[in-house]
Amino acid sequence: MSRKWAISLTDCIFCKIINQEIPSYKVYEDEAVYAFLDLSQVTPGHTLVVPKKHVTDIFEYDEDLAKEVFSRIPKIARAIEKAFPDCQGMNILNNNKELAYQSVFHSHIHLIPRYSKEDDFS
Ligand code: DGP
Repeated sequence: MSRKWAISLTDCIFCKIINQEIPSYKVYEDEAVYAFLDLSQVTPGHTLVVPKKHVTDIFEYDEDLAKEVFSRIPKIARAIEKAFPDCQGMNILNNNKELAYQSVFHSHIHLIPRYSKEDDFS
């Protein structure tokens, strides 16, 4: 039996991913967060970490949610580094609201492994 975690009144694509209503390549999951490969793969291993609770952006986080989400980042970053041995660094990015280039309005943190100075970010 699959358990529904994300509660959203909107038609949120990341809630559907968390609830496994649409497929994703899962990287990590626990009671608070779900991490999966970004469709765009800016670099190989590009991962999104999302809170299971539907919040639109960082402005909706309270302290507990911030602790839950951001405390997972180092562990997930290390797992990506291990899975991609050529990884030489990582950008950790979070876009909030349209003006700041947020395109999916369920908060998420980008983990983007870097392999060389020539990695294309365009
Ligand atoms: P942002 O622009 O910061 O809101 O990033 C949204 C990211 O979400 C973007 O890099 C592409 C990714 N994305 C959008 N739709 C899907 C999807 O259906 N599956 C996956 N895996 N990633 C998605």
